[in-house]
Amino acid sequence: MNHPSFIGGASMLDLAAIRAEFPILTRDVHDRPLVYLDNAATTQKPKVVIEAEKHYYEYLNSNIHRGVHQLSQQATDAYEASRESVRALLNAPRTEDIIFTRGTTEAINLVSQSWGRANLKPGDEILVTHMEHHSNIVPWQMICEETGAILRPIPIDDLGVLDREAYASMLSPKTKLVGVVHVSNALGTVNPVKEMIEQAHAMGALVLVDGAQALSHLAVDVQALDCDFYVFSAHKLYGPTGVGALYGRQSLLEQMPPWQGGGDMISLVRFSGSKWNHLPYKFEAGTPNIAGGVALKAAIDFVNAIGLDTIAAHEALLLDYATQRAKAFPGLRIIGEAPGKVSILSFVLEGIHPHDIGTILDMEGVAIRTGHHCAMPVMERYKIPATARASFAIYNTIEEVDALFLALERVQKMFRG
Ligand code: C6P
Repeated sequence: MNHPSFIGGASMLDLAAIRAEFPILTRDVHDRPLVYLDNAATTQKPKVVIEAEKHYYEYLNSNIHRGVHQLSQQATDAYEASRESVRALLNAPRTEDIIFTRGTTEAINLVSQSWGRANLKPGDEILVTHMEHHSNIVPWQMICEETGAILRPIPIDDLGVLDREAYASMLSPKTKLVGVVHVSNALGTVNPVKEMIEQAHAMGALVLVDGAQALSHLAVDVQALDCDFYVFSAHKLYGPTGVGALYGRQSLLEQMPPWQGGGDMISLVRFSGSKWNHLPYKFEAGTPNIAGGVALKAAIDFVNAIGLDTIAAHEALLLDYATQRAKAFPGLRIIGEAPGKVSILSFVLEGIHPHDIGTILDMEGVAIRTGHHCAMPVMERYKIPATARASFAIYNTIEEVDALFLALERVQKMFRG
């Protein structure tokens, strides 16, 4: 097996400099240096993001879109500059079509509650893939129950690849919306969303793409994809928790009713009736996570400064090496081997529960996630209760992959003697 740090395959990245941007990476866990391989759950935050939040509270804190005083105007400017960063990141046509939310989950609930309630009727169909996160299943189940629409899963094969033939055959004039995860959090599969959108549109259906796991690894262009809705969370993109966004096609957002009522989403309130604000504010009721929104721009700037191509190349190197080691590891079965998958190594070890693996690894300082990863249907598909999942980010090193496998050897020894 080739060790990338010996074959010159390691990218030209100055990894030490990148790691120095992440204060948390210097801490110990159980007296061992932290090896953080739970990036699909949330990435760590660089100093620029932490500083942006701190700067906001130290110099700008005030409510946005409301005050005439300078602080409020500057806070509003900073928040709206972040909206423009998100627009540029997604190559959306207009900043007005970027709705800030608490994250991916809230963005999908917004679409299902607003668009779904207004447009679905009994017998209509929503298709979602069998590899969706619960956040792109449950909101649709809820709205189907309310409207009489039907939710149908598109099957996947043993490698974790979507069954394109089944998808084509399931699409029909009854299909009103397709929900598809861009990158699966449980398998790492990258779905062919552009082709899927073309097929759905040909049948008159809309498409919502769950980009929660995609944006930190892939360049996304919502105009090139021609998608109707694209959603993501900042915290998986080196940004803060509690903030994310929905991109929606203008013509759809204009027609959709607000889903929450309150401040900022109105232009006029009378007891005889209220009028809604224009986009994007129609969907942004109440005081948002302003500091988080502002710091999201710093996260996007951070990613852009390194470059998504560089990030993707480095992560591919880590994943390749980890996969080679996994394949050579006795009793280890990889869950999810779709060609071209990104950044995620999900696996089971024969006879050892993933939670035991996670607990022992933690004692070695290695943080991975174990469980169903909020993708229970994926576990059901593979007839397993859970997996152990290592997920990689720009600051991870080949040595950390080695630390993962050294810790897994300890697990083997403890269980098998
Ligand atoms: N996945 C994971 O460990 P929120 O919680 O709203 O930021 O993101 C939800 C979500 C939606 N879609 C996908 C594909 C996701 O991966 C996630 C979050 C985390 O895999 C936590 S369960």
